[in-house]
Amino acid sequence: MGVLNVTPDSLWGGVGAIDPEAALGRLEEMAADGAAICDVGAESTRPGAEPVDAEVQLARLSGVLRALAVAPAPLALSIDTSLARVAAAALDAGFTLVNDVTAGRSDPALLPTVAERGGAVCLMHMRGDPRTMQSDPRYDDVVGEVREHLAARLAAAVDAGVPEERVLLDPGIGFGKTLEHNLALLAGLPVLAELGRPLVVGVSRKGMFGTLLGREVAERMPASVAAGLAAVARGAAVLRVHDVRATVDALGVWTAVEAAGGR
Ligand code: HH2
Repeated sequence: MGVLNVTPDSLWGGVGAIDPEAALGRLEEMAADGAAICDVGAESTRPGAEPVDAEVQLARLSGVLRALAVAPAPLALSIDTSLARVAAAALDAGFTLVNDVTAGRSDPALLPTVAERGGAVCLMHMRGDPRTMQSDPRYDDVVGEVREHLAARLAAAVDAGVPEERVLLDPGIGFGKTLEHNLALLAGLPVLAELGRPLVVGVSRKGMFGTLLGREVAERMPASVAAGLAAVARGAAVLRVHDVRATVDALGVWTAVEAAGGR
C-alpha cells in the first residue's frame, strides 16, 4: 500500500493540492512501482497534528476525485480519513477501502457509511489522539491491550453491518507508543494475527527510527524497508509505505529466498 498524502504538512512526501492530471500520474507511477493499493490522505495524523474538517479534506481531495470521474484508477484506492462525509465521497467516486486511524471511534457515522456502500475498512489502534498521543504513553501489556482493542473495534464494525471479511486491522505503530511499545508490537504481530483478519502495518519513515538510529525523516528509508520485512515475516499482510519500489524489491528478494527454502 503506497501513500499519497494531499496535505501540506505530512510527516513525509505530502504534495498539497494536486490537479487531476498530476493525481493520475502519481497513481500510475505507484502502480508501476508495484503497489496494489494507494492510500490517499488529506489530513496529517503525525504527532501534534490538529484535526482537519471534512470541507478542507474534500477540497484537498478534489483533484483525485475529479481524476476518477475521467478514468478508473490503475490500482485499488483507500481513503485515509476518520470522517464519514469524506469516506462517503471517496467510496462513491470508486475507492474501495476506508482507512480510519480512529477505528470508527471519532465519527459514529463512519462504520455505517462503509457498511451501506459495501466498502472495506482498516481499523487502527491509537491511544489518545494525534495532538496528545505521544505524551507519556503507558501500557501494562502493549500487545495484549492492542489485541483487545482491535477485537472490540472489529466487533463494532460487524455490529454496524460491515462483514468481517471486509475488515483489516492495524496495530498503529507510533500512535501513542514509545519505541519499546512499537518494537513489542512488531514482534507480537503473530498474537494480533490470531484475530483472523489481515494485518496492515505502517512503519514508513516514522519517529521510531529517529529514536532507534538517530536518523532524520529523509534518512529513514532503509530502516523502514527493514522494519517492513520484519513485519511481513511475522504475519503482516499489507505494508503502508512511502517508498513503494524499494519495498517491493525487498519483498521480492525475501519472497524468493523463502520460496527456495520450501523446495
Ligand atoms: N500512519 C500514518 C497515517 N495513516 N494508517 C494506518 N492504517 N496505519 C498507519 O500506520 C498510519 C496510517 C502516519 O503516516 P503518514 O501518512 O506518513 O504521515 P501523516 O499522517 O503526517 O500524513
